[in-house]
Amino acid sequence: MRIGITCYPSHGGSGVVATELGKLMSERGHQVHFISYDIPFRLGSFHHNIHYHEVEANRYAVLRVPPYDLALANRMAQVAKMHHLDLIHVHYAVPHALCAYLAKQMVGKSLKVVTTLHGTDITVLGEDPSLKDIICFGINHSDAVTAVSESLVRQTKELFCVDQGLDKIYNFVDQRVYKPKDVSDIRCEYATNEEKLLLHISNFRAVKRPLDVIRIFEQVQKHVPSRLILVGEGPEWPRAVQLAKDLGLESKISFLGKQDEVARLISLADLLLLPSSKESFGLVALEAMACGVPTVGSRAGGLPEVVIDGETGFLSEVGDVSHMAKNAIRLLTDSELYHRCSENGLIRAKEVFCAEKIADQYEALYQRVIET
Ligand code: GMT
Repeated sequence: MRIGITCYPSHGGSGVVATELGKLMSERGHQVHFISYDIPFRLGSFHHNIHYHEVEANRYAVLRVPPYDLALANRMAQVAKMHHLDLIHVHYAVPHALCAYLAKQMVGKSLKVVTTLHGTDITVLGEDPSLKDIICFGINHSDAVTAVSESLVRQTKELFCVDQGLDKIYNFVDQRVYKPKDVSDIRCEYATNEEKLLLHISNFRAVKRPLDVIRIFEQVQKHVPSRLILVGEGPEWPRAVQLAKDLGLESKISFLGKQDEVARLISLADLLLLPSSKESFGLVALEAMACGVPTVGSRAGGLPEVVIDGETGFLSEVGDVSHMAKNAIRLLTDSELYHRCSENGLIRAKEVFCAEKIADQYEALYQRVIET
């Protein structure tokens, strides 16, 4: 197949999923064309069968903002015509599904559009009256729509008058990369042998509740000798730094900023903290699970479909910091429970979220839309 892919190329789970899926499709012999304003950060070095087409949105004195959406639609149509694309798989309805719809009008019905919903365009933008109708239009005019969890399928149906089927296709993890790794050479940089290491990775948006992460850690470190690593940056980052200072925890917390390569970092940790208020899936919890690291987090959105409460980690109500701290302390002090959760997670990552299985599901979906 000849597949176009558009995603947000910057840090974020949706970009990771789009890029890794593109790589898997190229390994299966399909021609893959990424169309975006920048090279997706996980694309890395040269891959056979993968092409990258940059979108340039020029500035003009008469336009207050560069017309990126139109430039993207135009580029999608150009690439589709030139490389005879069978379909464009867009990640996020806004604006990508709409741009793909426009491209399809320019190219013709033979170009199919597959849209994958990742959460924010439903759970946040879907409630914005200035965008709601156009999101709905983008969904209903795609040839197929997928969502990354059952919870997101449900929320999409509740919020929009969707007049076509929604397929749940879970996110996946490449177990060649995400697996328990020996990181004893660098662990001493972050903690002593007697200390446990807690980890949080996010874009520090308010929905990730990074301040809860610090408050959970504050309680944990009073009972268990431990340290915290924070990876990522975003709007809540300065407040997180301030709270760490206010609580006198600066010396126990490492702020590592944005990191591209997190597989080794995850293996450093004993526990992942993910207390988000919204999480359509929680890719980082899956990545941690595949490395044998249990998650303590919230019962938000699709997270309970990834982390099975009491089996591969522990979940609490959003904002219940004390409950999350108690769960973390329990896991870190009961080695039998810890190893059971870690082992269960390794098995679940392999059985449910294996990259090849999920790639099979997308491949079958692509075939289905091409044949209709
Ligand atoms: O969580 C974010 O803020 C980033 C966003 C993204 O675009 O990557 O994440 C969304 O998509 C991920 C991949 O499907 C999911 O794992 C995240 O749960 C989802 N984030 C939210 O729903 C808040």
